[in-house]
Amino acid sequence: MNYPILYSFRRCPYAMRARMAITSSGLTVELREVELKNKPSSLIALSTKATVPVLLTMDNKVIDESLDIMVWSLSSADPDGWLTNLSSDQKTVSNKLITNNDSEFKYWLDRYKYANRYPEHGQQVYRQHAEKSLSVLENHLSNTRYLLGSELSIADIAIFPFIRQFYFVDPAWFEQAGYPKLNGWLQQLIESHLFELIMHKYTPWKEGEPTLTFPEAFFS
Ligand SMILES: N[C@@H](CCC(=O)N[C@@H](CS)C(=O)NCC(=O)O)C(=O)O
Repeated sequence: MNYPILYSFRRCPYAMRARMAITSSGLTVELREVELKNKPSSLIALSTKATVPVLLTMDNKVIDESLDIMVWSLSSADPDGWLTNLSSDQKTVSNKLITNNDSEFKYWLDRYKYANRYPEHGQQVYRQHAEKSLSVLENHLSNTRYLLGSELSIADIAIFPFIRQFYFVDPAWFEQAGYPKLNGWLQQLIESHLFELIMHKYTPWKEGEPTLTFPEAFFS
């Protein structure tokens, strides 16, 4: 094994944030693109919950939570200070925003996105619940470019893929809904070079295939 191994799925927001942190830290990993309907047995063997992303480090440690993968990457190198430049107050706010995103917001996002699977309420009800989180983010962005201040941080990256999903349910609605700062922040991240780098399309990995590296793709 020449590199840490990352089991990933291109469109998964958790995997996106892990890939963004890995790319920012300048690390190279072996990328194994997963089909969620046909998970490789080696992934299931590493982590019984078998969600993506999963990282196997060079010293055989298994990290199967996307936030832990972000922190692990940024702890090895953090050239843009996403984590290391944060004050302890900023870290507290960051943790609060990310926790809300991963619990409350994600809960309503799933219902808004797949409203037909949750027929108890109409889609608008789910959207209204999710809007509580959007308002909090809009407030954070009222005077600063990013969620924690003038610089991009782990909070922006951890949350952005989920706001992107929310946006794409109904872009026209989002753009007129009264979240101009959040929309500007979102569009800037969608158009960023970093995001482009992590969204390349890969064919699903199969056992025994040559190593494909990420972020720079080469086979060995
Ligand atoms: N808490 C996990 C959640 C990861 C997660 O739920 N990933 C989804 C894909 S976006 C998944 O693998 N779901 C399992 C499945 O669909 O079988 C993390 O942050 O890594």
